[in-house]
Amino acid sequence: IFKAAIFDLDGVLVDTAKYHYFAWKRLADTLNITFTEEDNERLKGVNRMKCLDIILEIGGVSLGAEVKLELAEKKNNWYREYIHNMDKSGLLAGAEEYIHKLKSQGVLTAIGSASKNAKAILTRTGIIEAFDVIVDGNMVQNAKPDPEVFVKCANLLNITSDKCVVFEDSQAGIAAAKAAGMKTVGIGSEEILCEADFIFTNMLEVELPLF
Ligand code: G16
Ligand code: MG
Repeated sequence: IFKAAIFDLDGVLVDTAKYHYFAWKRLADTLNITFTEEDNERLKGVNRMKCLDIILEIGGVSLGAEVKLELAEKKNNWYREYIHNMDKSGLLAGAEEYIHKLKSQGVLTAIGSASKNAKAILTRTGIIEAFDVIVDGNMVQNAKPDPEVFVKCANLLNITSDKCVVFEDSQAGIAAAKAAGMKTVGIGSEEILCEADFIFTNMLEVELPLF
């Protein structure tokens, strides 16, 4: 019944969620804002400027647009340093095997990521060729939980939303996929991803009767 699998990138296929966290934490420290791992859940899947806004809100800090752009760039430079030496070992266990399994069954594959660094990461980890369609943070106006990124994937795949299954590790991403009218698979903890239709601890565990 389902024709396409749309994968979020950070936290589902690659282990970059921790680097985003390290970089934001480092920035929060420079601003004297206490930023915890629990706070970080709110940043997952959310675009760069919105992440900064959430951190500033946590710290009760209000800044002008220009300073905010500088801070976001600072964070991104740190983040890019962290991912610079990434290779295949940065892939999360089971991810590549699962994608190839789906492809061998004729399932279409796409990336639906909020990240502007998505293509660089896909290239470094050697999986960029595995996707029929890639939609990243450079191609959308509205951040998850807005459905735009996933709707765009379906459009480019030339199929309707009800034929798509989305794999996500974030609350914002699950909400976005649901708003797009797609089936959702949460990758991570049940506590955090309880809104998803299916939940698996990691990509190795995924066993779906959907394709
Ligand atoms: C990812 C992360 C988010 C990050 C966003 C933007 O999205 O989950 O935490 O803020 O990308 O990344 P960048 O600063 O590289 O543009 P996803 O959708 O791949 O999980
Ligand atoms: Mg993610």
